[in-house]
Amino acid sequence: MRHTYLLSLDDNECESNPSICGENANCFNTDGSYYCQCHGGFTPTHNFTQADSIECKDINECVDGSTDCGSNAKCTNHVGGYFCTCETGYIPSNKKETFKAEQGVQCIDSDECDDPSFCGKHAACHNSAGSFYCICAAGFRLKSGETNFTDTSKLCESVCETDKSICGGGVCKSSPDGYECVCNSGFTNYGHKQMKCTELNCDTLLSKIDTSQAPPQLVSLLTSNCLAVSKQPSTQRNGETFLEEFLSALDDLLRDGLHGDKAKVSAMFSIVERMLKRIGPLLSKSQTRRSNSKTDVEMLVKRGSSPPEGHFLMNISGAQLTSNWDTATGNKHLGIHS
Ligand SMILES: [Ca+2]
Ligand SMILES: [Ca+2]
Repeated sequence: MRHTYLLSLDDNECESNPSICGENANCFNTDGSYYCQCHGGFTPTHNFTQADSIECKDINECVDGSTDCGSNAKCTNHVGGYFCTCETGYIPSNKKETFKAEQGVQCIDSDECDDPSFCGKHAACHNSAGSFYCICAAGFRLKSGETNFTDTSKLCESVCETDKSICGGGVCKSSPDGYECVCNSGFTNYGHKQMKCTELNCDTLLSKIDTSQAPPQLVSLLTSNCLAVSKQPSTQRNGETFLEEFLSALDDLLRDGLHGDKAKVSAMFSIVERMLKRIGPLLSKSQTRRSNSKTDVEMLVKRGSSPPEGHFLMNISGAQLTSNWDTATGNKHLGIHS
C-alpha cells in the first residue's frame, strides 16, 4: 500500500514572526520566502527582508521636492503623509481646510471687505492680497490715536471724544470733514477749522516793545491785524493779503534806507518779528515767498491739528532776521508770549 503525503514545506514568516518587517511595513508571504514593503508615505519604496536591516521611515513630502501645495499655501508633514493648508487670509478653492497637492486646489484671497460691517462703524475697509486694513473716517480715530487698524475689535470714535484737548480753548463739533473747533471768545484758530484754538490777547501784543521808538505805521498794522483776527475768529482772513500789506508798509518805510538809532532799529525788528509770527498761522500754503524792493521773506509752515510749526527768514535791506513759531507748548498764543 502506497501513501502519498503532500507536504507543505513553506513556512509563513509573516504569521510566525509578525514583526519581521518592523514598523510601518507590510509583510508578504511567498512560496518559500517572504518580502517586506513600506507603507505608502514611507521610505524605502523597494522590497526588502529582515536580512536587509531596513526600517521604514516617514517621507517628509514638504521638503523632498515631490510636493507643491501651490501659491499662498503651506505644507505640513506628518508620519505617513502630509497636507496642504492655505496661508492666513486665503481661502481654499474647494472650501476644505486641508488638501493634497495633486487636487489642484487654489488659495484665493479672502475679501474681508465683502462684509460691509467688517471694520465697524465710521471706518472703511481696504482689501489686499492675503490681508486687509480698516481706516477710520475723517474726524474719527481709535482711542490710541491711530487711524489704520486690522484688529476689528477696535472702534473708530469721533476725535472730539478720543482727544478732549484737540480744540484747546474751543468746542469740538462733528462735521462732514470730521470735526471742527469752534473757538471760545478770546481764542482763535486763525480760520483753520481743525486747528487748536489758542488764546489771542491783543492787549499783550506790544509788550516789551518800546512803541515810542517803533514806526507808527507798523505798530498800527500789527494791532489792526490782531484785532481783525480776534473779531473773526472762525473766518479765515487771508494771510497772504496781510503779508502783502505788511511788506508794502515796510518797503515804504525802508525807501530811504535803515537809518536811526539802535533803539529804533531794534523796535522795528521786534515789530517785524511779531508781525510775521502773527501772519504765519494765517497763511494757507506751507511755503510762501515774497520779494519787494527792500524786503525778501520766506516762510515755512507745517500745520496739523496743533498750532503750526515752522520758521521764517527775512532780509530787510541787507539785514537778516530768522525766527520760528515757538509752538512747543501748543496752548500759548503764538508769537506773543514766546
Ligand atoms: Ca510624511
Ligand atoms: Ca484680503
